[in-house]
Amino acid sequence: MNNHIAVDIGASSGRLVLGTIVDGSLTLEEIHRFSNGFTERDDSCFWDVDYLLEQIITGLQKAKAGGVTKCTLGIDTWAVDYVLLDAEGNRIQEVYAYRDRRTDGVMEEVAKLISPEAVYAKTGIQQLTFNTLYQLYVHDREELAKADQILLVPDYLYYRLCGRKINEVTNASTTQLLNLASRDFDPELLALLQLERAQFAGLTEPGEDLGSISDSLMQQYDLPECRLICVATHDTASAVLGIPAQSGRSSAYISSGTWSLLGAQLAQPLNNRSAREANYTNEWGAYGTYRFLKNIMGLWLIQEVRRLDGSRYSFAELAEQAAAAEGFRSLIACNDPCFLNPDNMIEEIRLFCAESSQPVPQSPGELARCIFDSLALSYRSYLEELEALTGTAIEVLQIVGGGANNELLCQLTADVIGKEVLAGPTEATALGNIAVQLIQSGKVADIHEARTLIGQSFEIKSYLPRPMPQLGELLVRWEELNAAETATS
Ligand code: LFR
Repeated sequence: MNNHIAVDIGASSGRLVLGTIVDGSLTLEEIHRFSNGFTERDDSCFWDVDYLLEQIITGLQKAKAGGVTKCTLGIDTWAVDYVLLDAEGNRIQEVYAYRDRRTDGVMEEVAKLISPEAVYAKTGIQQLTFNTLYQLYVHDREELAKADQILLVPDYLYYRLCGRKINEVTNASTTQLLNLASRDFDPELLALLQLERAQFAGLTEPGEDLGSISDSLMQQYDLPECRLICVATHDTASAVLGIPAQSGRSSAYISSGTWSLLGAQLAQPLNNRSAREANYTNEWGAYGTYRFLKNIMGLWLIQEVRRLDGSRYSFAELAEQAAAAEGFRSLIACNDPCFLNPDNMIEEIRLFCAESSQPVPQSPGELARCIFDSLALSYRSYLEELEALTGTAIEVLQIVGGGANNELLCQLTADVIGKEVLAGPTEATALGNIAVQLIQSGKVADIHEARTLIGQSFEIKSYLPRPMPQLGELLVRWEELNAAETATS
């Protein structure tokens, strides 16, 4: 059996991708793509998880129509968001989306009960307002008490497909509830939320066979015979698995999608004081690794600009217009919380520029240029921080995910960081998902072999840095802008 399907669902779109090994090469075929997004209702933001399940089923029907009668399947999605189930296994609430503003100010409230230093020492997880810890802290306590099980989104989707309730580790670590030392839920953090350990399923490592898709679904929808494999269910964990092997050169990565996740793979967590002050995270990876990384606001900025502009231009057109616009004219501190979920991203960017006495970007091209320039500069700052924290000089930056297609951003990044950028594969997340299935089925020996196979099977584009005579001046401007922002935020 040579059919391995990745269900890869991000905040803005999802897809089912079929991976097969043909003549020693890994090939991918997109079977089904659908849009995703949260909806805002009564000032709250919700995901439609039933819609996601329907899309998985549609994708599997398409796979069967295309000749796939037998397959394995793995699911990955974004992190932190959860579903409550009652004792009968029914969902008991709408699923909040992490950009919901109900957690504004909650980190500060929780800090009065347990210090951020203590939480970081236990979990190694960066402070983000939307971590499950903070979401659960503000969740209606009565509803939480009624929850027999709390499943993260991909765990819920597996449950609906095969009936097994799991708690996959790469995603579970993003809850900020796991203790690095005991490698299980931290009792003190659970007590803070008035939750019981039994409300969470046992931790499951990627690579476990979870059983067959349920007979009733198979018959009702005429689906292929399908074994569900627990993959690295956090999309970023899968993306990191999908990064091609680098021989001999020290590298860092950016998983570039709705977020830009910049970091390195470590064998041990790094949760010392400097890492905490820089707000780097230690999310658990597959095969005993850690994703030491930083969340950077990422392509969400341009996705929102495009949406508010009525989707008049494709992302490729926006990049073209940005390339034609004047460079480094106006900059934004991308990670300022004001950009997490503003009412209007275009106005928020303009306001930021006006308040920092910069020209105000008007056209979509000018806005896009402002975003890409600012992202490239923030990549430089965080990369330097990563080098200092890990004590490792980085020679090459690997960009995977949708952002690897953005030639302007890749080139600007190489120019600004003064290092080679290797861009691709775009589908690293699906590839990492499939890599675990290949290892589980014995077709590939281990993750190193899987990454070598990925490197041999997909085109990786190199961007070399071009001279930037104005860089020194620009970096001073960038530092001033960010210092002013830290002082006021
Ligand atoms: C990327 C991602 C990030 C996580 C954010 C919220 O899609 O999974 O890793 O911090 O979304 O879940």
